[in-house]
Amino acid sequence: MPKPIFVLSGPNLNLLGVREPDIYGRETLADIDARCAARAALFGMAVDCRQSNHEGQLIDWVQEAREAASALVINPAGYGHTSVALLDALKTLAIPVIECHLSNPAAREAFRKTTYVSLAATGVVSGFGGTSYELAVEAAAGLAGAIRS
Ligand code: CA2
Repeated sequence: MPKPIFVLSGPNLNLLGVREPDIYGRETLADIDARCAARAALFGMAVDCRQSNHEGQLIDWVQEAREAASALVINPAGYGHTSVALLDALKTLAIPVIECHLSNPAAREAFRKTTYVSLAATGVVSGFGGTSYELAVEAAAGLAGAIRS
């Protein structure tokens, strides 16, 4: 089994399915993590899904991914729009980095149009709800070499 795909979720995403279902849907993060695991399994891969409300914890996990992951999927949530430190950590990775968002930040408030994390991302998937995560995992598996055509 290759190294897992790390799937990191940022602040407040632990509230998915509980608050603001009109914007973020009714699925919980546990539901989405299960979908990621199922999608990765199609390609003979595993995911390691983690969520934190703390910037430093997310940065520690990004650093851990340098050795322990074959690719990284990250929904940085609000930190994507603010965190140069998270960007700096992501730029140290040699593995594929896929940024994902449930909503489409480009279609929302002006302050969401800048996402620092995108500067370190191999690609971005936005606007498909929990399916954004699944598509990001599939892209990560492909870039990590698990999908052969
Ligand atoms: O669309 C996304 O996935 C976002 O990363 C979500 C972030 C937002 O700041 C980004 O611009 C786009 C917000 C996550 C907040 O999650 C909540 C979940 C349930 C209830 C309240 C907030």
